[in-house]
Amino acid sequence: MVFLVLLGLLFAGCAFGEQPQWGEAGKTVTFRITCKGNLDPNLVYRVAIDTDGNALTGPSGDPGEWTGLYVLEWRNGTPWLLHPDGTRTYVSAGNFSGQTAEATVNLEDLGNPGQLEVMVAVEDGGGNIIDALRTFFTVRLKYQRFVERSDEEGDAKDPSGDLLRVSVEVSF
Ligand SMILES: [Ca+2]
Repeated sequence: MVFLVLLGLLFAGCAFGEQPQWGEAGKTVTFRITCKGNLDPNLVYRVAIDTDGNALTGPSGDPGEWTGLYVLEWRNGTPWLLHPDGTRTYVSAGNFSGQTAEATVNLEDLGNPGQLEVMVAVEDGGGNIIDALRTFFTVRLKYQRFVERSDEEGDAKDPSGDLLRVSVEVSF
């Protein structure tokens, strides 16, 4: 009986106000891309997500070299998550309007990594790169809730594909 009461207190303690431990389910990451002009559904907006935990080896700006990584991409304005094994899943929490594309994925769907190396590129329908970040950036998921990178304005001919800003937001 005493044991049950203690057990009850233990669960109550977990339920009310304790910080969740890292690795628990329910954490999400929101990727957000903003371009100079209104987004064009005929373009493909792609985010490479490297989860190997090595900040020295992030994705390059060439999507042709993204084999084996997670890739979040908007095709016809619809977000998909491509998995390293070649399968893909529809991302239900997404938005694609005006200058901004947004999608939220569960950390579990990325294998519960401790950090991400992130790269973004925009392609036309023929796979030609319109714009890309200069270098990948790292998100330390345990310590950083919001990371943002900007990109030069006017370095892409098509304003719809001219990256201005990329952000990653971690939610608990
Ligand atoms: Ca740009």
